[in-house]
Amino acid sequence: MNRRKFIKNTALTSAGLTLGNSLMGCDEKSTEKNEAVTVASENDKKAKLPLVIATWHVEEATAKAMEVLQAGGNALDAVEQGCRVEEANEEGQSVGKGGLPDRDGNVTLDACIMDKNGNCGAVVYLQDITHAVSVARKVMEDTPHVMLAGEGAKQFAISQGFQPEDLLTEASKKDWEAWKVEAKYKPIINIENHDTIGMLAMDKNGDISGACTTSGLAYKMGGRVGDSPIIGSGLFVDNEIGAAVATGLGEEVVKTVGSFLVVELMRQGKSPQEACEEAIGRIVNKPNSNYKDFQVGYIAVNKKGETGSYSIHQWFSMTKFQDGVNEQIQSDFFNREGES
Ligand code: SD4
Repeated sequence: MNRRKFIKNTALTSAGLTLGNSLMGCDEKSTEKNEAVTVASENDKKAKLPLVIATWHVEEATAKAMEVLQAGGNALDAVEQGCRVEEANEEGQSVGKGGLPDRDGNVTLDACIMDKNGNCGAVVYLQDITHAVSVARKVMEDTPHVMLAGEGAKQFAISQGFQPEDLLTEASKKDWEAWKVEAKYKPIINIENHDTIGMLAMDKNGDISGACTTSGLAYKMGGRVGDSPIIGSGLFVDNEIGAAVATGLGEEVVKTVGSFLVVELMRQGKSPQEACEEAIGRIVNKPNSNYKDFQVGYIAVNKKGETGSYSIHQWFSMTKFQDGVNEQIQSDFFNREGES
C-alpha cells in the first residue's frame, strides 16, 4: 500500500484528540460481564474499560483481544490471543509465520509476555514454531525461568505440544533471494501498515498485561536478538503505573531500556504521551545519534486508561480498541524534515 492510500484509509486522529475522546464522563463502576467499567482519570473524567492498544495497523488483532476481554477474559489472555492473530497471518512479514528471515534464510522469532503481577516469560531465536507469544507464556507459567533461547526454546515448545513447521513462506523466500543480490543491510524505517506487534490490554478490573512478538529485523545477522523479547526494553508492565511496548530498531531501544523508561516516566507523573516523547528524546538527543536512518516507536497506557504513542519518524501508528471503536491512530513524531 502506498503512503497516499495509507493516509486515505487511515483514521487520522491525533494522539491528543484520541486521548480526549477516550475519556468518558461516566460514573458507572461494574465488574459484571459485558458491562462497561470506568476508571477515574484526569479532570474527573473516566476512561472506559476494557481497552486494547497495539503497534501499527492490526485491527484484526485488537478485535480478537477485545473479544476475549468482552467475554470476561483477563488482559493476559487478551494480549496472547491478539498477538496470535498476527503470528498466524502469513502476509505479515515481520511476525510469526511468513516473517522475513535473517541473512542466511532462517526465520527466527523473539517474543515476550508480562502479566499484572510482574511475572514474565520470553523466547529468543525461536525457530519453526509459529506462536512464539504462547511459548513465552508457557515459559512464564510452566518453568522456573524467564527466558529460553534457540534450540532449547524449540524443544520446550515441542514438549508442550506446539507443532514445528517451516515458517519461511514462498513470498518471504523470494524477497530474501532478491535481497541477496546486493545483500546490503539497512534497517527498514517503516514497514507500512504492518510490523512487529506489541500489544497492551487493560481489562474490566483495570489490570494490565502486555505482549510483544516479532521475527525481528529482516536480514539480520544469524543469532541476532532484538529488543522485543527483552523485558524492560521491548515491553514493560507495572500494574500500579501502566505499561509500554516498543517497535523499530531494537538495538536503540535496548540501549535506552525504552519500555521500562516509559513506565518509570509515567511513575514520575508524566502522561503516556509525554513519557513516550521523552523516551524517544533519549534516543534522538544522544551525541552523534544517527536517528535519521532508523525508526523507533512507543505506545503506552497508564492506570487511568490514558494512552499515548510517539515515534522518531512519520508513519508509525497505533491501533486502539475502546468503547466499541477499533481504529488506527497516526502517531505524532519527532523528525519533521521531509514531512508529507
Ligand atoms: C527488532 N524491534 O527486532 C524489532 C523489530 C521491529 O518494527 O519492531 N520492527 O529490533
